[in-house]
Amino acid sequence: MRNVCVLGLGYIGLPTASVLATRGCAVLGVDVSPRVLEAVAAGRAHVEEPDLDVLVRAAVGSGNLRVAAAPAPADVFIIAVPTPFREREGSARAPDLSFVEAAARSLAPVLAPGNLVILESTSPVGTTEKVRGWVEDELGRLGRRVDGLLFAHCPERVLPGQVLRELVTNDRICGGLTPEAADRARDLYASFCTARIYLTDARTAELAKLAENAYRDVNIAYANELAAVCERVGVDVWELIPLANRHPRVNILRPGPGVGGHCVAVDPWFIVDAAPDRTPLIRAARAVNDGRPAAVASRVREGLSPGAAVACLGLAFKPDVDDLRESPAVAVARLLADAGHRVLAVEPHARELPAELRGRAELVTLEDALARADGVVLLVDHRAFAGLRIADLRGRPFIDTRGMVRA
Ligand code: SAJ
Repeated sequence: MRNVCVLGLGYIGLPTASVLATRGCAVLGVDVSPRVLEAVAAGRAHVEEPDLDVLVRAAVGSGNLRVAAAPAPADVFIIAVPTPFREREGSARAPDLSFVEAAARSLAPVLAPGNLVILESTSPVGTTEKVRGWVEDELGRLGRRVDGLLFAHCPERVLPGQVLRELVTNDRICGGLTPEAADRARDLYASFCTARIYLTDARTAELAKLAENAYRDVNIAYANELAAVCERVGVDVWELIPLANRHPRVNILRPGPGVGGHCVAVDPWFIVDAAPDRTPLIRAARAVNDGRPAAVASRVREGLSPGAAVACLGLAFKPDVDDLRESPAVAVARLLADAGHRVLAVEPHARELPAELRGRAELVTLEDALARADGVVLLVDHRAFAGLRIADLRGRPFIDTRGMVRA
């Protein structure tokens, strides 16, 4: 039986550890948070994701998934910790690799010859080489010599809300610091991934992952720019884009109040940071998307008198998830509150307001919001809002940033 140690039990590490455990690997899940360890040890998922609770319960129940605060000897180590960014001078951002470094260094006491270390966290080009450097440095400090260590980058690609399915069915890239490392990584993923697994070097795998999310960001920026043009020239962008997409080689994404989450709005900066003088397009896309909440808030205000009550429908960063962090919808609500409006927030997936809105908005039901608001803005196309009709708005100013509401 293969022994696998997964460092970081977040929205990627926990499903990966659980899937491996249910496929017969002996998995040790490691996390720095006692709260996370306690939840997983009890067979509970601490992140909201369809069916993950059931999988974690099965994995822990089988005895194949255990948790600990520090790594233990294993055949394969998977690093799946966050790689956020830090603000830099001006508008640029720099990747923060401190969690990856800490995880890599923590392996030194337990590594054995021939072990494979896989970096799954989305990372700037060259990070897998840095992981090897941190491991070697730490081994040196401990006076240990471990031969034949292998290092690979195998980026996760799963979409929040569909993680369990996409973990198994998405094609995967395994980039090794050596061809042997890529081969060994493929063997591990082939134990649960039914799609194709492509082998390459680590740097290519690192940039491929970043390129995927930057592509989506640029495409959404294009849709958002078209939405702004449509407003100016009196065209309905929700009619326009589907018509343009009827062309066999065009696929424009959907405009909205901005780009949120921890990936699409973050990863492009990792490319910009590596080559600032060669990335004007990627930067421009970031600026367009980051400017959307302010543009939406000012459009909402145009139709309302000062202090008017605004119903903000949806606060999550995208439809049908409960994640309110890095959400452009929250940014719009905050801008409206800053401007002195009464904000009636409707978020069927949240029990409380996020910190930025506490004391500055009310969390209410859809019915309550529609009864009390002077104007309405739809910010997230949650399924819960699917039944909303123009008639429900009874002639009040309404902006639909997601093109959801029909006549
Ligand atoms: N958005 C739009 N218009 C669209 C699509 C999305 O405004 O047409 C907005 C969403 O509302 C959200 C943001 O973009 O605020 C990002 O949402 P998303 O659904 O595009 O992506 P994430 O962040 O949930 O997940 C992405 C995925 N990447 C790609 O599809 C290329 C996922 O596969 C990655 O695994 C994930 O990032 C990650 O971890 O990197």
